[in-house]
Formats: sequence, structure tokens, C-alpha cells
Amino acid sequence: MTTLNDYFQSYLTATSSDSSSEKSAVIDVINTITTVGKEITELLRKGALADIHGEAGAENVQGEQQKKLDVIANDLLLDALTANKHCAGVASEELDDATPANESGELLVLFDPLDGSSNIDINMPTGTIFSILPHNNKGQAVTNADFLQKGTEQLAAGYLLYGSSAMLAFTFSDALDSNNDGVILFSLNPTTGEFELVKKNISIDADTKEYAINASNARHWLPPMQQYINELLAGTTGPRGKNFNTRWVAAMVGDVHRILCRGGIFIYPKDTKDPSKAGKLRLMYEANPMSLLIERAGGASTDAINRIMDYEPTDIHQRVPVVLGAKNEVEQVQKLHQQA
Ligand code: AFP
Repeated sequence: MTTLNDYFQSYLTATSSDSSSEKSAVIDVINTITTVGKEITELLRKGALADIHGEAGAENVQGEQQKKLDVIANDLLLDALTANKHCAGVASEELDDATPANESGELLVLFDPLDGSSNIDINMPTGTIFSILPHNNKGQAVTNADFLQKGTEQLAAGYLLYGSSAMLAFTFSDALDSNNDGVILFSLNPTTGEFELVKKNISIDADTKEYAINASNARHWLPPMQQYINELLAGTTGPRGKNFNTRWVAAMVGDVHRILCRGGIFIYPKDTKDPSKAGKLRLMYEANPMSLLIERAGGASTDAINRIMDYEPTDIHQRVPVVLGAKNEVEQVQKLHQQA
């Protein structure tokens, strides 16, 4: 049995290069996030008994004010990360602007504190997504502009999944992955409170028969996306010549986790419902970290045409369409969009 601490120890021992201080800083930040993840797991386990269900501001049966778990998760991560000496600043999906932390810190951390928050009240999976970037203006208080770096600049990214068990998946950038472990998966042992290694070098098959999309938006999709899904739905009677299955968790963490475990494609496409929005998902808190995981596992991640991690961000809360997972299916979506 290899615990997360064992894994990090052996990773650092194997590291003797000049990037070792950056590596230990990244590890320290991941440790801070996983410590908070254990607290969130505990709150979710208590569920309704911890007064985390319902709307923020509502009163519980004792007449006390409730805080929604996404607000609690945000506060816990913010407090823990701003106290981490390596963290120069934090950006959260829940907050309008970045929060400066330690000016001597060399890292920036972005997070979605509780992805899939509509699942909390119904006891379904949720998760925390994180992305770690270098702070290129070390010594200066961070601003939103410091976070506007391409996904390819990420030093590490990952998620905690709060499902029937709590799991942690993360990956280092290619440059920092000195052990060539790719995407690594740990599971929280509820008896010891330790994350234990489940699998390294997770790999996604290039082909799949499973897709995830919220089909209630079908009438708003662009014609090439409608064509792609119609071809999947036609199964053996259509041009694809095989039957496909649908799964939708309503928490991207859950869908991406399924893809890392057994393959598939996940799509939250551009639609015409609200022309002011490029998509629903956030580039910096959802799409970029998940893209790093998916690409490092051999999958592909695009906005239907272009690679997500090549986006030059213009706003920390920017939204993007997302098509990620099995390489051949992502390419098929690209082909239909390029032909249109
Ligand atoms: P919430 O955190 O607001 O529930 O949103 C979750 C999410 O951003 C992503 O995790 C899901 O894949 C997607 O939205 C679900 O969206 P729909 O509610 O439109 O199905």
C-alpha cells in the first residue's frame, strides 16, 4: 500500500534536478488541497445532519442560518491556500477577483470548490477541481492578469471526487513528471484517513461507445453537434455502425472520472441559448485542469475545433465549449465542425 505521503516522498527522492524546489512547492500545495478535501468529504458524509443542504441564508430546523456547502468549501480552500507559503494568490470560481496571498510565493492556485453543486442536496457526486500555475511576477501582489496563462503553462492539475468513496486524481506537467507516472489515482481510506494509491499512468482508449451530453439543450446546439449526436443515436442503423450509450452525472468531475476509468467522450458544447456566452464551463477552473488530465492520459480536449489548452485567456471567469475524452471521437466532432 502506497500512501499519498509515500508517493510524494519517493517522487522527491527521485528528483535531484534544479526544478526540485518547484516540485516540492507544488506537492505542498496539493497536500493543502487534499487536507481540505478530507474536511469536505466529512461534511458531505454527515449530509443533511451537518446543515449543508438547502440554500445559503436559509434557516435550519433550529432556526440557525445555513451556509451552503459550496460556500463552505470555498472558504476552507481560500483560508488554507492563502496560508500556504508557496501560494502567491488564489482564484476561485466562486469569487469575482483573485485573492493575493504570500508575495514571496511562487505558485498561483485556481479552483472550483464544489463542482456539480446541484448534486449536493440529492446525495450525488460532487468534486473539487484545481489547477496550479507559476507566479511569473514573484515578489509582487497578484492581480487577475497574473492568472491569464494558457493551460499548457499548468504545473499540475487534478480533482477530488466526492462519490461513494472519495478519490483524488492529479497529474504533473510533462516537465515536472520525472517518474513518468502520467495521471495518478488515489482513494481515501476512511479508516486511516490516508489517500492510498490505486493506479498510475491512466490511459484512455481512443475509441468508445459511451458519450455524455445534456441532450435537453439539443435544439440550441450548432448543426454539426446536432449531426454528431444524431449519428450516435442512429447506432447500428446509422453511419457509425455501432450502438452508443449515454451517461450524464451533472458534475463534470464525475463524468471525467468515468472517462479516466473506462473511457468515453464528454461534451458541453456551444449553444445559441445565450449568445453572450461561449459555453457553460469555465476555462480556468474546469476546462484547463480537466484538459491537462485528459491529454496526459492520451485523450484529446477541444472546444469542438481548437485545443482548449492553447486558449489565450482574456478573463479569469471566461467560458468555453468543451469536447474531451476518447481521441477518435473528439476528432470526429472536429471533422464535422471543420466541414460545416
Ligand atoms: P454546478 O456546479 O452549478 O451544478 O454546475 C456543474 C457544471 O458546471 C458541470 O460540472 C456539469 O457538467 C454541468 O455544469 C452540468 O450542467 P447542466 O446542469 O446544464 O446539465
